[in-house]
Amino acid sequence: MKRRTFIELSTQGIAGLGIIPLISSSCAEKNDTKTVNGACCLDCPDSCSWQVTVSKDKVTEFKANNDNPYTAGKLCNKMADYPTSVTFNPKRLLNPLKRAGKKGEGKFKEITWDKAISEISAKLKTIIKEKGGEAIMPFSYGGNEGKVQGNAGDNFFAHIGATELERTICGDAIVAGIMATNGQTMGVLPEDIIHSQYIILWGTNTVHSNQHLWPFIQKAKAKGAIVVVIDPFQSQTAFLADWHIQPLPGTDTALALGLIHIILKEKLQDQDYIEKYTAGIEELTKHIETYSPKTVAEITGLDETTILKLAHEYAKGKPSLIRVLIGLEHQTNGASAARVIAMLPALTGAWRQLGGGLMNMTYELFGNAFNNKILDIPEALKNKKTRKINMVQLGKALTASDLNPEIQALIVFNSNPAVTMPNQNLVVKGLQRKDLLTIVLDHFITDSARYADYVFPATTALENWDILASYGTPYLNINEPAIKPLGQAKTNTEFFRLLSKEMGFNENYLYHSDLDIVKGLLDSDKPYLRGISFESLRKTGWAKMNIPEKWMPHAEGNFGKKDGKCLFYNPEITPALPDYIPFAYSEKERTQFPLHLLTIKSTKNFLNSTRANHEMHIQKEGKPFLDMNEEDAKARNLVTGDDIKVFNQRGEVYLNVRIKNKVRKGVVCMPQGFWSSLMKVGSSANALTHDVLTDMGGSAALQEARVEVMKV
Ligand SMILES: Nc1nc2c(c(=O)[nH]1)N[C@H]1C(S)=C(S)[C@@H](COP(=O)(O)OP(=O)(O)OC[C@H]3O[C@@H](n4cnc5c(=O)[nH]c(N)nc54)[C@H](O)[C@@H]3O)O[C@H]1N2
Ligand SMILES: Nc1nc2c(c(=O)[nH]1)N[C@H]1C(S)=C(S)[C@@H](COP(=O)(O)OP(=O)(O)OC[C@H]3O[C@@H](n4cnc5c(=O)[nH]c(N)nc54)[C@H](O)[C@@H]3O)O[C@H]1N2
Ligand code: SF4
Ligand SMILES: [Mo]
Repeated sequence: MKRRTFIELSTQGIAGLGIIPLISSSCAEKNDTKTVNGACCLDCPDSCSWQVTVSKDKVTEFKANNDNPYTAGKLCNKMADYPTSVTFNPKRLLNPLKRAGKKGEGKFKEITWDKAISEISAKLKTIIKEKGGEAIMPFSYGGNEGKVQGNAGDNFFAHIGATELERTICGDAIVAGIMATNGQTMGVLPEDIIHSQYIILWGTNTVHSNQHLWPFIQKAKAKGAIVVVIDPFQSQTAFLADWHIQPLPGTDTALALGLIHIILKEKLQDQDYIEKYTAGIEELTKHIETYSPKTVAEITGLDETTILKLAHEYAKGKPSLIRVLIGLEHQTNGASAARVIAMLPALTGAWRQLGGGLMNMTYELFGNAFNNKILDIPEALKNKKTRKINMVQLGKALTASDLNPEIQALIVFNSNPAVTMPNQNLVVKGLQRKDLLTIVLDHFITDSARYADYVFPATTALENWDILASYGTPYLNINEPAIKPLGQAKTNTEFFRLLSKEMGFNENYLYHSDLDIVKGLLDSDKPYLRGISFESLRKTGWAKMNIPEKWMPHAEGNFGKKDGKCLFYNPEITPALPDYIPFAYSEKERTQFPLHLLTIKSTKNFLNSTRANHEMHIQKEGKPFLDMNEEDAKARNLVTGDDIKVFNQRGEVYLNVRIKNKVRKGVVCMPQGFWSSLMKVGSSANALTHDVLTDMGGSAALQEARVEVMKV
C-alpha cells in the first residue's frame, strides 16, 4: 500500500451522509482584475486554500482563504511569499537549458524546447532499442502533491516499460504498520482533536510540520487536555507540551509494548471492546510478558516511573488520542512501532469516544471521492511487469555494477534527490556518471539539476490547473491558474505530452489535458463527492468531503480486515507479533561512531529542501546547528558556537555545535533540507545517513545513522 494510492475505505457505510454546505467565496472577474482559488501543493498535511488576485497579469494579492476552517486565514512562512519567492523570483528558471560544463559544475546554455525535446527523444529511443525501457527511470516525489502535476509521466513511463520507482520514503512504513493492525489508516479527524483530553504527539513536530493542527490542540488544552510529546529531540512542540518524554531513538516499539504490559497487568483495558472488536488478545498477553517496565526502561533509557505514569494516564484519558505522522517511521523498527501503537486505542477502548483513538493520515477518504479512472494506468499496460527500484536506494541503483540493464537515463521532477535522499555521496557519484542521461524539471537549478544534461522550466502553482487531495485533512482543493506561465515554463504534464509526440506515440492515454484530468477526477459518483462538482469547486476553491458528520470510524470495531477486527496478532504478517529489534551495528562501528544522529525536519522556513535556496528564507532560518548534550560536548571539549565536523564512513558535514541539552547523552541532531551546494565542502545532512530500509513499507531508516564529532 502506497501513501499516494487511494483505496476505498471499509468504513464508508458507518453513518448517514450529510451534505456539508459550501460557503461561496469571491471568485470574481472585474475589468482587468480577477481572483482565482488555489491551494498549496507542498508535501504538507495542512493542504491550505488560498486566493490570488491578478490585475493585468500581475499578482496584486495572495492570501489564505478565510473560509476554509482548517486554513483559518493563515498560510505558513514557507508559502506566504510564494509569488515573490518562487513564481516571480528573478533567479527562477524560465528557459530550457543544456549542460555546458562538467556534471555538478552548474554551467548551462539556453536551448529551445523543440531542440531539447528532439535531442532527448532521440537519446531515449536509442536507449530503449539497445537496452530496453527499464534502462530509463523516473525520479519524482513530493515537490508537487497535485493529482495532475504530481502524477505526471505515469502513463508515459508505463508505456515505455521504464523501471518503476518505489516512492516510499515518506509514510509507507507508518501506513504498513497501522494497516497490519487496523487494516486501514483512517482514524480520528484532525478537527476532532478538540474533544480529546489526553493527547500524545508521538514522534511528530506539530508546531512546525503540521502547524494548522496546533490551534485545535490549543482548544483542547483550553478544555483541560494534557499534551504529551514523545520525541528523542526537544522539538518546538516538545518544548511547548505539558510533558516531554525523551526516549532513545528507535525504541518506540519497546515503549509501546511496555505500555500494553502495564495496561494488561493492571487490568486497565476495556475488556468489552477487546472481546467484541479485536482478535489475538491471548497471544498479545503472552507476548508482552518480556516487556516489563524494568526491561523497557533499560531499552528506552526512560525511568520506570515515567513509563508507569504514561500507561496510567493514557489508559484513564477520557478520551485519549495518539497523533502519529511521519517522524516516527524513519527507524529500522519504524513500522513495528506504528503497528504496536495502533493497538493501544483498541486495548483501552479509546475509539468509543469522539476525539479518542489514533490520528494518522486522511488520504484514504479521497478513495471514496475522486473518480481515479483517468489517472489509472490503462488496462493495456497493466500486465507489463517492469523492474522496481526503491527511491531510498537511488545511489546504489545508479552505481551498481550488477544491475541489468543499468540505469542509462534518469528523469527527475518534483524532487531534489541530491539533497533529500540518503547516502548523498553515493547519489552524487551516480549523478556524476558520464554515461548517464539526466533530465531535471524544476523551478530552480537545484543541487540535483546541477548534474543534469538538460533542465526544463516547470510551471508554479500560480500557472497550472490541479486538484489536491490531502493527507492531513478531509478538505479537497482545486487550483486554478492565476496567470499564464512565465517565460518558457511548461507543466510537468506538457513535458511528457511533447516527448510522447516527438517519440511518435499515438495512444490517447498519453495526451490527457490538465483540465480534462481535473474534470475527470471530479466526474465521480462516489459518496464523498456528492454535491461537489467542477463548477462548485471552482467557485469555492475548497470543499469538505461529504463524509458523515460524526466521524467515529472504530466506535464499534469496523476495522479494515475481513471480519472487521483490530488484529493484536496477525498471522498473515511475519512476525505475527511485533518485537523491538535494534539495528545490528558492528562493535567497530559503535566505537568509531558512538553518537546516534537524527536528521530531522526542524526547519521552520524550508519544506525539505524547498525554499532552502531563497536568501530571505535562509536568513530567517539561521545557521544550521548540531544539537549536542553537555556531557558529550565536555568529552570533546566543545562549547556552543564551535565549528565542528560531523562524520562517519559515508561522509562529513561542517556546521556549528549548540549545547542546550535538547538531546540526551549519546544522541545528536541536525536539520535536514539545507542544500549541499550552500554548505562547506558541499555536503549536507544526508551525506551521513544510509539507505537501509524500514522493517515494512520500504521507507528509509533515516534516523538510524551513527557519527562522531570533532572540532575544526
Ligand atoms: N516546516 C516544515 N514542515 C514540514 C516539513 C519540513 O521539512 N519543514 N516537511 C513535511 C513533510 S515531507 C513531512 S513527512 C512532515 C513530517 O512531519 P513529522 O511527522 O512531524 O516529521 P519529522 O519532523 O520528520 O519528525 C518529527 C519528530 O520525530 C522525531 N523522531 C525522530 N526519531 C524518532 C524516534 O525514533 N522516535 C520518536 N518518538 N520520535 C522520533 C524527531 O526528533 C522529530 O522532532 O512534515 C511536513 N511539514
Ligand atoms: N535525512 C533526512 N532526509 C529526508 C527526510 C528526513 O527527515 N531526514 N525526510 C524525507 C521526506 S519525509 C520526504 S517527503 C523527502 C522529500 O524529498 P523531495 O521530494 O526531494 O522534496 P523537496 O526537497 O521538497 O524537493 C521538491 C522539489 O520539487 C520542486 N517542485 C515543486 N513543484 C514542482 C512542479 O510543479 N514541477 C516540478 N518539476 N518540480 C516542482 C521543488 O522546486 C523542489 O526542488 O525527503 C526525505 N529526506
Ligand atoms: S506548506 Fe503547509 S502550512 Fe504552509 S501553506 Fe502549504 S499546506 Fe499550508
Ligand atoms: Mo515527507
